Amino acid sequence: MCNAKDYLINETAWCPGCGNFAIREALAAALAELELPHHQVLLCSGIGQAAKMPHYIKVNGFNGLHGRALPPAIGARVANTSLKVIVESGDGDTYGEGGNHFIHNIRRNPDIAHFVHNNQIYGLTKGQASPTSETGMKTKVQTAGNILPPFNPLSTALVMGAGFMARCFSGEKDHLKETMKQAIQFPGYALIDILQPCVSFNKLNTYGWYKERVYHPENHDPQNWQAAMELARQWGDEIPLGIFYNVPHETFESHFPTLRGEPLATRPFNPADLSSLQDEFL
Ligand SMILES: Cc1ncc(C[n+]2csc(CCOP(=O)(O)OP(=O)(O)O)c2C)c(N)n1
Ligand code: SF4
Repeated sequence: MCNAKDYLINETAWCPGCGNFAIREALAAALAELELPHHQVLLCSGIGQAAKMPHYIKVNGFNGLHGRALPPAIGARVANTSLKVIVESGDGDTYGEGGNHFIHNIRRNPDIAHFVHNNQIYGLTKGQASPTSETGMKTKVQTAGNILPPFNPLSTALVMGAGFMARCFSGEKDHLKETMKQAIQFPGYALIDILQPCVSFNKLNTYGWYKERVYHPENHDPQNWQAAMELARQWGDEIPLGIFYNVPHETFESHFPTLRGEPLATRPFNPADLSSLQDEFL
């Protein structure tokens, strides 16, 4: 059995105090508590500070292109249904350049857990507004203030039919770890939008800013879509945390009878099986 430290790689290139550290520790603890062996987990990402995660956790990793964390994750999941596939990337990567993949992945509903490090800024490229930046927020590029309203990932996910959707805060590591465990075990696409302070470039949404606002709603029923939507839309002086929605439905994988049983990746391959196809097409 592994403990959390066994999943951690010592060297990281994140700024001291970055919210990414707590997310990494929560993930390592979640994997350890679920007793997931290193070889059975695949971590996929795009490009960004958050997307460095596959370099810092000892499991299988794929660090792809900006905005393209989900397509390889789905491919890997289909090829090897024995893998636990987890996607980690930033808000820019996931909701901006990867927005199209985000939306259509929810329609497909593959068995993938998706942890978005939402620091409301582009961190790696040094502080431009991201899709979730607050209106009016000044950056080195948006010098007069961001003119756009923020994208709401959780209400979008609900509208698109996501079966599991949650919001966490990297300043509450234990809550994040427990939510990650549930997302990883959820049969289908599971999104956690994680509020993650970027201490170097986002001087508005700091640890203090989030701590003053986050709260845990009482008596919320995660099977109630309408109530989940109300929580997803709440932002400002009060920001709810927790699992807002949790209702499994048919996964992408379940549509394909060929994916049942032995994973494609480990199934014996016999070229002779293709001879009838060759006869038909050649
Ligand atoms: C195709 C492509 N477009 C743009 C970029 C430049 N780029 C790299 S990371 C990034 C944004 C990073 O922000 P986010 O995804 O929020 O992650 P963070 O660094 O804040 O964790 C951008 C625009 C790129 N590398 N490739
Ligand atoms: S720039 Fe921001 S997101 Fe990137 S490592 Fe530094 S604090 Fe973290």
